[in-house]
Amino acid sequence: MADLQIIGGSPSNFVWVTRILCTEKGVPYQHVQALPHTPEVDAIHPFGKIPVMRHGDVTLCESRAICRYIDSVFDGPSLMPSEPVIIAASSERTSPKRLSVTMTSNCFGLRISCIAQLSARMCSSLTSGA
Ligand SMILES: N[C@@H](CCC(=O)N[C@@H](CS)C(=O)NCC(=O)O)C(=O)O
Repeated sequence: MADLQIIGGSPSNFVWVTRILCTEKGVPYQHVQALPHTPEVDAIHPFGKIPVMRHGDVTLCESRAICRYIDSVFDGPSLMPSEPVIIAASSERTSPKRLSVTMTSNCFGLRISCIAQLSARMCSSLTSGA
């Protein structure tokens, strides 16, 4: 299968969400550092936002669309909800408007906690040499 590229700078929570999904699912990917509104990002996202994704001939923008694509196309545990009510509730919680209204929403907390857990896991695998 073609190499999967997640394109976007490390500080972005939205980039982290797509990288966390790959890690949790066991999907290998190449992380390409790129800032918003740079040519490689503008080529894929009409508003130049990160993350964007490249997988062979497939290019995608928007973290939720990227997560849904990776979850569907690659082997591994299914990490995106499939029940209509849960899909709707998760879309509501991850909508940019809701995120910008309250920085302490459950969703934002979840993102931070995912990042913290992933960082802890990465650190422990680095120190154990795994
Ligand atoms: N709805 C987008 C939001 C992505 C987003 O806002 N990314 C920020 C970085 S964290 C960005 O690219 N900002 C530049 C801009 O808004 O012009 C997604 O889920 O991917």
